[in-house]
Amino acid sequence: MHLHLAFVAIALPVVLCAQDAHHDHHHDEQIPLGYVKYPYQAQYPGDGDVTADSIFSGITTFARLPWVQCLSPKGSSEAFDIAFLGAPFDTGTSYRPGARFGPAGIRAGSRRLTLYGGYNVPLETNPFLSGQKIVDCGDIPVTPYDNHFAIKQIEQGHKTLIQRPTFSPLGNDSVTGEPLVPISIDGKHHPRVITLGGDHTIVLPLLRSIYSAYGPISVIHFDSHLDTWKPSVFGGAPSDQAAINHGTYFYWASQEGLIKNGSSIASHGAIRTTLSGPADYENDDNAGFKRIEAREIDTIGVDGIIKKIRETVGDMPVYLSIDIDSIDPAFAPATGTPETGGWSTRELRAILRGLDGLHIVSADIVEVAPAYDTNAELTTMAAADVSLDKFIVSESILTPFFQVLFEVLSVMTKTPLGKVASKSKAN
Ligand SMILES: [Mn+2]
Repeated sequence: MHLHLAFVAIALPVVLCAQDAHHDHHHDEQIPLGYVKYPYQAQYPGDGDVTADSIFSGITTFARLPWVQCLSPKGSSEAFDIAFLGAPFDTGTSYRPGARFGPAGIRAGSRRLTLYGGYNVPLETNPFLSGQKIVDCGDIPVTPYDNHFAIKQIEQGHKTLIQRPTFSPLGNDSVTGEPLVPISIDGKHHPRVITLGGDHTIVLPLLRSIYSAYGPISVIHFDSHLDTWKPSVFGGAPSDQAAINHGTYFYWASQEGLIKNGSSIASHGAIRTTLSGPADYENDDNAGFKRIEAREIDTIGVDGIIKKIRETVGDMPVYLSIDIDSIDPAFAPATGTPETGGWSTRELRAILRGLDGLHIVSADIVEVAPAYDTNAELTTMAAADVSLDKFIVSESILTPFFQVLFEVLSVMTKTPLGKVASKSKAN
């Protein structure tokens, strides 16, 4: 490695001179810029070749993906398969504010994701080389002054994206070769969106958007809290607007029929909050959720939790919502309402990999509030000293957020949002 870097330092000025002299002739003269294969990511040759770019350079997008201003007239015609989309809204939060900076923080934490190309070892896949077009669509414009208006903006922004045509066709079943048909209720093949929150309130408008394509949807929800609270229990007293917040949005989603209800196919994970009383669980049952308590990691383990989730959602289209507070604050302190006794980053990532093969139609990660990331500098120093393994090193404590999404992205790119036509006829 040291030898390679030395080579770059010596070779760089010479090569730049050569390029100045005659731009467009020989392939070798493209060095060093020839190594950077935008728009996807800096592409590192490895295996004996030099590393040509630094992972900390450039404009920060998620995983250094190309930035498309999807919601501006200029970007409105750009097709994609999976988009990262920020929703910087945090005026529905009950305790620590700051998740409006979540999208920016998560992007900053994600820069190393493609350092060596982005191959996911346990899932044996590289989501960035899957052939699917993955972009960073920037942020939805969200007003910080009017929650009612902001929630409409989030729904509209998300819906605009999932209702666009995809870049890639749905393709054929990898086993039988039969053509796949969409699993949506409108019969269309929709692109997927991974939303970077924002506080958890954003999931109400996101589920309204999802409903437009998939109807009532199964939900996998990782959180230390229920978020199905009745407004009378959780902050709703002052006004109708106060009744829609990051502890009640699933109550409203259930009331509006956005969640597949009555057949127990939504699933919470990592629950460990205190309650107003046992009635909160009854209310949660009524909203259609099954619960997995955080402490079950000690009894049924990661495999048992994966099994429970898979049995609950089956092969239904599913929306995945991850509250970063499902991870223990020891690993992820930068969140609005931290609860001790949570899962480790390693455990949540293993559980997410266990969702491989499920039809995840879209996803989010919420409640990342970078202002409380007070240990970041310490982690950076410790990381620099300890290891070069990308799955062990944390450049900052924000790293769990992008790593979690790396698992989600890997699972998504492995499984197309379709089923074989013969099977759909049987249903
Ligand atoms: Mn939550």
